[in-house]
Amino acid sequence: MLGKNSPTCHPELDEGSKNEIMRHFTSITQLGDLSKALEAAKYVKENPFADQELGRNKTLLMIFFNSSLRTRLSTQKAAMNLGMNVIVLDVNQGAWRLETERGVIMDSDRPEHLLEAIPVMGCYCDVIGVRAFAKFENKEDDYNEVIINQFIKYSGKPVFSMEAATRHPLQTFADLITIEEYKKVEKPKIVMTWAPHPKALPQAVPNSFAEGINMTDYEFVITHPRGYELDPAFTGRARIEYDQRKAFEGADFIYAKNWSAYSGDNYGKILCTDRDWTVDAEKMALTNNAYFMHCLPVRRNMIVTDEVIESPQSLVIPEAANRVVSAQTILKEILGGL
Ligand code: AN0
Ligand code: CP
Repeated sequence: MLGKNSPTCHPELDEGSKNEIMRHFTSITQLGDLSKALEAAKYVKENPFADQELGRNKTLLMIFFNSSLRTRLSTQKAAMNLGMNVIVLDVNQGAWRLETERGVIMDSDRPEHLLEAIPVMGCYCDVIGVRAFAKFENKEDDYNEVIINQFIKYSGKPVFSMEAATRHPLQTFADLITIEEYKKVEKPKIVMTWAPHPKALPQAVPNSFAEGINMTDYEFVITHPRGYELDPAFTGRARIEYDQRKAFEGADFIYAKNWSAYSGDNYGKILCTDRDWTVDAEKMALTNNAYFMHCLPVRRNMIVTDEVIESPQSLVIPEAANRVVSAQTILKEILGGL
């Protein structure tokens, strides 16, 4: 019998208003009080199985429009630690190809529309994680987050980002947890550096990292070649330094990442592949014995030399390990609100 809680055709929900912050999680700013969130993460790390009952008979559905290693495994592990069941769908492998534009005559090679697929997916789970990178077809669509926002609007379920077009908050939370664990001074100098890459990559990771560091009182410098300026809505109070070596001076953490251009007609383009921007031991020697961070996957000897990534100062593995803590802390919050 159809009850009050049965799925409607296209349930329209709020889009994550401030007083429902942990219904959906798409930006690190939704954590609210960062020190409380870091404390919650510490508890989760020390007591990974303390909340096994919370997720009992609850199902997490993870939807991937793009490839993943860390997000896929760490989020599944986090859900299992909370006693949840997990379903994973790679939309581009084995599911019907999805039309995403409304109003098109569907006579092409996409047999199903996202507007049916999303509420159907919502019927099979309690929480949905979505990975949907920027497509670089239309900057406005990317920066309006049209894919993940449709999941929020039409699934009827709490939705969290596993990297959407403009942000990767689970990564950023893991990065902040890692910095908290390794920092030797109260206010470390954090330097986010652009580095070369052969493919055009999204701005989601650097946008999100900048958004996260701007929630702290750490010194924050971003260095990149001219033309790679990010959206100031994300970079905020960061100091932009075009001389990478100068930026590295006195740094406590080097956070490397490639991104494609954001500004104007160059949106999504590669403007530079100069390997003079690769992070190497000579540049690391300019720092305050800085730790090296990268979200992974990383292209060795493009982004960073073998020597630096293999050095004792490299945090890439503990950083990836903290992805479980990050995802579990967020999932726990979401489950608490169900
Ligand atoms: C993706 C990116 O730069 O957004 C995912 C990083 C977590 N990286 C690649 O596609 C190589
Ligand atoms: N860092 C990160 O999100 O890695 P994956 O793309 O492998 O999930």
